[in-house]
Amino acid sequence: MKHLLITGFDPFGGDTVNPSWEAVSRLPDTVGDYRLTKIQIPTVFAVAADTVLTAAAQDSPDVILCVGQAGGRDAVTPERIAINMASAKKPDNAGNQPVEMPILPGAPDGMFSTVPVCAMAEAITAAGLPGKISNTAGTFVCNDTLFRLLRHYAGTPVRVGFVHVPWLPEQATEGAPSMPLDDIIAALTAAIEVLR
Ligand code: PCA
Repeated sequence: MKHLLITGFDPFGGDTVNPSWEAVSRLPDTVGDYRLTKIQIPTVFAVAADTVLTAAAQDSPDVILCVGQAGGRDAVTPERIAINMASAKKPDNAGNQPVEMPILPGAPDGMFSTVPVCAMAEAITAAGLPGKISNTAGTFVCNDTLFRLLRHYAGTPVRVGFVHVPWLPEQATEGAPSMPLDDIIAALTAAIEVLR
């Protein structure tokens, strides 16, 4: 069996839950061709990626998929690209608040995800759930994590991807989009099933 290391973030920005970890922690232990290792990572610049790398060093995964919350989105969104830019409107969970800073000076401006984002988005919609590709992972900790991992694994067989998920219904203010936890879990499962 192949091995998928899949991560969710801890709550941040005053929230008490993060749907990414709520969903990831409830995924089955095997999905399709993959056995899953699930870990929670901190919403802290650089430390999140380092936590993934430490876990990956112990149990070499074929694919790393990080999942994060994107409040206000109305779909489960595989991310196409990470950019070499950190700029935070609010501090992370360690009080870091970079503004307009390169993540890795000298690295490329952007790096494409190495998982099949089109197939993943299509699999989510085929499961009857809202799914679409996103062309920006933002400039906060999620983008930082994806960028650092893509850079680390560039030129290796390890594939790296990121999926942003909407708020849970209890997090969304009135009128804001959200998605029930079971639907987020089903969408992630559908996306994992098309990994090869
Ligand atoms: N979402 C944030 C960081 C942690 C999370 O779940 C982001 O989109 O950057």
